[in-house]
Amino acid sequence: MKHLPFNPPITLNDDEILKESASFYQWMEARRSLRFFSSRPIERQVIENLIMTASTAPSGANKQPWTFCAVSSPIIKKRIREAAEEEEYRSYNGRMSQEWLEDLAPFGTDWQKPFLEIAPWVIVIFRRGYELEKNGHKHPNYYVNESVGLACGVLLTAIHQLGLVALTHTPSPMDFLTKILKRPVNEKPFLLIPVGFPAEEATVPNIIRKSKEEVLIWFE
Ligand code: IYR
Repeated sequence: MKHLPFNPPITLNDDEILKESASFYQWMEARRSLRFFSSRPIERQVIENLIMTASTAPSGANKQPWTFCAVSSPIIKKRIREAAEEEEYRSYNGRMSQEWLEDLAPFGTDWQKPFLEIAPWVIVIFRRGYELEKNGHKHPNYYVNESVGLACGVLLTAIHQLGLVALTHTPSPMDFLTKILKRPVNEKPFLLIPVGFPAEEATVPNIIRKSKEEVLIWFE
């Protein structure tokens, strides 16, 4: 592959880098997962911009092993909600361990997922384990979970940057999404992310993020 000169998109001095890193940290510190959405619409072009931003993420051998389904259709959102709630009902009533339920109790989650209908958009991310060639050969993708996870991280950052909110939701199992969204056999659901404005009465659990002493080890 031909290599091209790299033109840095921005050049800051040391002082500016220090200031920017602190203010971006402060901004990201304010990001929260939200379960309470307003039904206020968001323009399709905004969602397209967010998804194309996510699709700039690095990926194994640049295979970009992801597909984003952007759903605003009330009929499809309802189908997704009903199928998710059916699975979640079973999870909360027998499939999840006591230990898991106890870990979740402070968050106040349950099997009901009204946000899947209320949020103006539900983005469903699929991982492409391999590419299916015309002759039937399954050409592998690499580091698929890492790549798709990175793309979702970029997506959440881009959503937060607009003052919009999201929830990383993982109804389990998620196979119903493959059927509802008619995805091919080489795609498996990875995450479901409702996106919208926060509801006026939205609340968030009082979580504490780990301190630098807990997450950061220096080797200088
Ligand atoms: N998928 C369920 C349960 C759930 C699991 C974890 I780990 C969470 O951090 C939150 C919820 C649900 O969405 O309710």
